[in-house]
Amino acid sequence: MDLNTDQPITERTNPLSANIDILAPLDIVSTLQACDEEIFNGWRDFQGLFDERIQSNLSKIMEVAVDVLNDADRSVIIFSGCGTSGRLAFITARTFNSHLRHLGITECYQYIMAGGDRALFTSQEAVEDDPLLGAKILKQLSEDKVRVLYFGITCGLSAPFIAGQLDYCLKHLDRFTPVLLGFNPAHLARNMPIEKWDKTFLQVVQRLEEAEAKGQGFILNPVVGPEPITGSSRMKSGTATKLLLEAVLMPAHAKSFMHTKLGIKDYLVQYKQVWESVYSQKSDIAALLHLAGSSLKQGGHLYYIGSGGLGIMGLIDASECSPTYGATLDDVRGFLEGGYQTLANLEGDLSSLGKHFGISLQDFMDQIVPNLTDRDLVIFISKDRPYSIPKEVEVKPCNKACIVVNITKGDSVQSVSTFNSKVTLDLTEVVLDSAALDADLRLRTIDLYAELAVKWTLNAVSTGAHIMKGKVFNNIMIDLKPSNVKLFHRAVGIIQRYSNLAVEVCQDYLLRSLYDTDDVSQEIRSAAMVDHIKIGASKPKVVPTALLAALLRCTIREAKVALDQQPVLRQVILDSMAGQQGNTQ
Ligand code: F1P
Repeated sequence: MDLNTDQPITERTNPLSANIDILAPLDIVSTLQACDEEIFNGWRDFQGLFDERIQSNLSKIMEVAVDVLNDADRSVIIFSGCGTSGRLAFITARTFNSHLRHLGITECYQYIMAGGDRALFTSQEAVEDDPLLGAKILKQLSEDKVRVLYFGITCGLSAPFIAGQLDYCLKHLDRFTPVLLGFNPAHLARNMPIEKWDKTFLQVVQRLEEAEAKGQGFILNPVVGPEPITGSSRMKSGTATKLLLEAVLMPAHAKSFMHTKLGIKDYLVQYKQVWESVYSQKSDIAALLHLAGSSLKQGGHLYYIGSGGLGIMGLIDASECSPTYGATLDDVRGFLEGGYQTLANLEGDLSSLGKHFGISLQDFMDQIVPNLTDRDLVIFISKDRPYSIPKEVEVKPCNKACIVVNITKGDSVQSVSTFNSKVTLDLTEVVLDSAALDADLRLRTIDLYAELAVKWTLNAVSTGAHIMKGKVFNNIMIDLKPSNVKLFHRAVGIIQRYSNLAVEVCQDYLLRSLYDTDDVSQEIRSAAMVDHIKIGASKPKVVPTALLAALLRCTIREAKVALDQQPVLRQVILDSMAGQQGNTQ
């Protein structure tokens, strides 16, 4: 039960998932279903997506988008974000540029991914804390444009990188229409000082509220309830980000280029049908989750293979496992047919950066296939027909699974390959108002629904698999990487929650673990946050070590030894909490 009403909703624990760590796979999926339902039905007194102000803002933003699209040569629509928000910014720009290309219209969508394209697959979360860098990149990207529709995405209304960009927009309202997209009420925007800056996020939001009153900017912040895994904004918030951007831009494209009206609300209702279709398959999803969890538990790996947008959803899901669950970059990986050519990212082929930047099927064949074992699971993702497993993989002892999204009515195609697990997501009954759309836009819309269906499925699988691996305690990710200011404070909060020690003491335990010492010097204490975070981004098990040391009041070395003996973190914590109670009896 959350008593702290000052806490941002995106950082609160969701009572629906309080015991998700001890549930069986099918119950895990049912819990995720219930949490996701809050996206559409709202949370407590909040109306969620269908809130009147949100609906009205969506329509107004759609009209601005139409104006910009009608002057595409001289204008730009920019999506910007950090972590998952940046990855969704990327895929949205990619989707809508592709439609413009098809129509022969100047591609006027741009994305800003904090940390650059390498952050599309590996977390570069420290950049999130730099408002000046954010503003500088936005300035460069928009300098020669007469009109800019800017979407700053930060689920927690907290990323300084986005605050810097919003501030820049607010200083240039003659050219910019800023939209802040996130999932907390405005007054719960982060009000902490930002290093080397003179404003807090909340202060920027307050100026944006004034702009909104004059129709010069918008805050798109439906409350969709806390995440099923506390603070894991890749889940509900990521889903809501994707569907809100699409629900504005699909109707904007329909109006600008087809001269037809597509209701934003109808669009959102259709997403709810997609949600229903996905979870109607929860037994199969649970079976896949179980297979994935068994692989990770035995030290095996999880690989996603797919093409187009569905393959990209795999890349995105895989990229999030490291910061969220302290997974290694090898634990969960995504591969995309056509690699960087299909991805069409700004910086092009990044494979020279290292093996984790190899994303093509060829990379999978060269790097992974020769070493596949019976502990690994390969999940093939495709539309309408099951993926044909390459012969080289077919003969390997690994588990093979497929996710098939049916979007075309007709006889379903039987698989010639043998899969250990199969999930079929049927979207053929999701009713589109096809009269309002031409064939191309209709297909693109269905593709977007398919992407979301795959996102829901993969989120369930990778979340459930890490739960099975013991990386979640109650509904809290206990092995997150404290790799930016938000995550540093979240880590302190986790230590405090279970140890009941004062915040300062918990912060000290975190510093002890970060710096491998039992004696936090004044120098460490007064170091810049950026130094702490640099270590937090690369060092394994920082939070579990700190938490255990705090619970057992033991040295960092002792905590590490205990963790080495029992890698299932939730078990270590349970044991140490039981020990603590024993001591006080
Ligand atoms: C951005 C973000 C998340 C990531 C992690 C760190 O959050 O990078 O995507 O999963 O929580 O922060 P936000 O700015 O969208 O709230």
